Amino acid sequence: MALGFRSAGESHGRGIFALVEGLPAGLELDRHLLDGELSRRRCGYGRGGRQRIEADAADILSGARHGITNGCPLLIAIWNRDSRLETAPELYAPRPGHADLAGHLKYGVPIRDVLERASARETAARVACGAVCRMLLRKFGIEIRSRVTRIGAAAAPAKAVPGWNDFEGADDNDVRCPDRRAAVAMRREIDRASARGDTAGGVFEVAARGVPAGLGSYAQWDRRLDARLAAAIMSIPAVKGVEIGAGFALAGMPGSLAVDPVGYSAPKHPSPDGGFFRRTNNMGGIEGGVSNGMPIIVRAAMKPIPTLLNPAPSVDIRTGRRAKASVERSDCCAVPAASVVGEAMVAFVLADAFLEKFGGDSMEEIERNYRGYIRAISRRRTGKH
Ligand code: EPS
Repeated sequence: MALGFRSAGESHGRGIFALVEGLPAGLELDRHLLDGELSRRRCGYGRGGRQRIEADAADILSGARHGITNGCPLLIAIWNRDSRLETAPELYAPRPGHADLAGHLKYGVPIRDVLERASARETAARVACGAVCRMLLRKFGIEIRSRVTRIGAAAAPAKAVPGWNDFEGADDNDVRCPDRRAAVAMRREIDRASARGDTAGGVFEVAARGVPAGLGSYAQWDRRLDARLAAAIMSIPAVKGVEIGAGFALAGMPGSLAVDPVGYSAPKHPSPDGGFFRRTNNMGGIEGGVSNGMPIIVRAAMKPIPTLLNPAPSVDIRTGRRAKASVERSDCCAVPAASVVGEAMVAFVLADAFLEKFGGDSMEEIERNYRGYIRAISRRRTGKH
């Protein structure tokens, strides 16, 4: 069964809920990891007042007993402390760049109803789901990291494709950029934007290593792993661009420099890449829509959050007359938080593709399938299938 994820809940409703379906039985749930991921999402320089109000502790309502999944739908609740949906004020001047006007026209509901669900608070559910996916993936040696490489005009030294170690230390500072000088400049960008009543966007990267060669498929368009990752990352609020590996830079490279030469070193133990590796990683770990055993690298561009303290021009939807866009409490910059959400989305897509390939109803079955496959690909070179 495919892994399914649905979220429900409003920003100021009772809570935010994650429903994860298709998980195998026998997966130990790590509460510490789950709450730790939720608190990573709350952090970050440039976040607004909401993150100080919320504790974001996960409440597992179904699908597990004694902390172990039982193969049934897993429902996780993150209760809102700032729960005031019934009394929240109505808005009449849609904020350009938000779903306000499009949602009002589409559903015929007040802007309040639109923004409550379109709010990035929903990403707490994604991070809860992603944390569970990580618990599954790490049993098979798959790890996921992220880092911020740009906020506004402040960028870390450019690299077409980062290596795994370039992500080391991202959690050591509140902009999630391991390059300390760039981190200082990024914080300054956020301060400047904040002083102007403005907001700042940026770029983040997500990497996954230990992914076995063979996830995803070229056999059908919607099974391509890169397409699935791109869709998942693009679905994060405010993300407007996605690249895999060297991405847009590949367009300007000759084929001879773009391709990643194949190498081989006989594995001592069964290995997720079968002993085959690439000398470069311009393809970001995916060729023909299939993982090739190299680290998977995804990059995303996030627009500046469109809620401006110094509001943009809009109109009053009751009169059609010019008005300043409504102002709601918001973040000045949420790129560090979005990078954590990016990890969660990558974890979900990889767990889904992993279960598609090795799926079974229990962890025991999946482990057997995984080990059998890894043994088989580690013998390929000798022609023994
Ligand atoms: C967010 C919760 C929201 C915002 C922010 C992110 O809470 P509130 O509206 O009560 O301040 O702080 O939402 C947005 C940036 C957005 O575009 O909607 C969160 O939990 O991440």
